Amino acid sequence: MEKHVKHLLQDNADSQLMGILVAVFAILITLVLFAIWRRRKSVGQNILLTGLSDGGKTLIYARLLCSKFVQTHTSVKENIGDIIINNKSVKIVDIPGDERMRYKFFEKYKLSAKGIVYVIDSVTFQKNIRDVAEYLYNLLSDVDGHKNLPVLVLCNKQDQTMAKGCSVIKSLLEKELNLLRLTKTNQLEATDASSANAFLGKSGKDFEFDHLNSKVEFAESSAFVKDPETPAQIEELEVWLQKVA
Ligand SMILES: Nc1nc2c(ncn2[C@@H]2O[C@H](COP(=O)(O)OP(=O)(O)OP(=O)(O)O)[C@@H](O)[C@H]2O)c(=O)[nH]1
Ligand SMILES: [Mg+2]
Repeated sequence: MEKHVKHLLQDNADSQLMGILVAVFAILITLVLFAIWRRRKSVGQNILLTGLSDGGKTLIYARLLCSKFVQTHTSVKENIGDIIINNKSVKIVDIPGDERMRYKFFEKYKLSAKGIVYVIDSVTFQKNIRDVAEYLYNLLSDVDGHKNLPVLVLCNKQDQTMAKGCSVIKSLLEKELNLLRLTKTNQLEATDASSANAFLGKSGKDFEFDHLNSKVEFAESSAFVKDPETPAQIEELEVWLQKVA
C-alpha cells in the first residue's frame, strides 16, 4: 500500500514537472513569435521622400505615381500613394520640407520606413548647404546604428545649367557634415550629455558616408521636363527603389 502511494506521488510530481516544461516552452515560442512580428512590423513598406522645401519631392512623388507633371505648391501635409515595384506594393510618403513640420511627419512614418530618399535642389545646394547638411545629419542619426535604413541622396533639378553634379554634392556634404559633427559633439560635451547617439561615422576620422552602417547612395534626377510628352529623368531613383523594395 505504502509502495502504491509512493508510486502515485511520483507520477504526480512527474506530470507537474511536465506541465511546467510545457508552459515554459509555450512562453518561449510566444516570445520568439512576438519578436519576429515586431521586427517584421518595424521593417515596413514605406519609402519616405524627405529633404528641404522646394527640392522637388512632390513633383517626384507625382512622377512616380502617375508619370505626370503637376503644378505643386509648398506641402503642408504628407502625400501617400502606392506603386508596384517588383510585383510588390510599396507606399511612397512625401513628407513636407517645411521646418516646422518635417520632423513631426518623419517621426510618424519612420517606424514603418523601408528606405529614405533625401531630395536636394542641386541649384540652390551651395547656398543652403548648412540646412541641407543639418537635416540630413538629424535623419541619419535617427536611423544609423539601429535601423540602418538604405538612404538615397537624390540630386534633383539636373536639367538646370547651374545644378551641381552628385559627386560634387557628395564631397561638399561630407565636409559640411564633418564640421557639423564637430559642433554637435562639442555642444553635447558642454551640456554633459552622452554624445554616443549624435556621433555619426568613425571617430578620429573625417566624416565619410561609407563609414556609416546605413548604406548611403547618391543619384541624379530631373523631375521637371518642359515638353509634357517627354518623361522625367528619374531612372536612377527607380533602379534604387527596385533594389530596396
Ligand atoms: N527645373 C526643375 N524644377 C523642378 C524639378 N523638380 C521640381 N521642380 C520645381 O521645383 C518647385 C518645388 O517642387 P516641389 O515638388 O513642390 O518641392 P517640395 O520638395 O515638395 O517642397 P515642399 O513641399 O515645400 O517640401 C516646383 O516649382 C517644381 O516644379 C526639376 O527637376 N527641375
Ligand atoms: Mg511638397
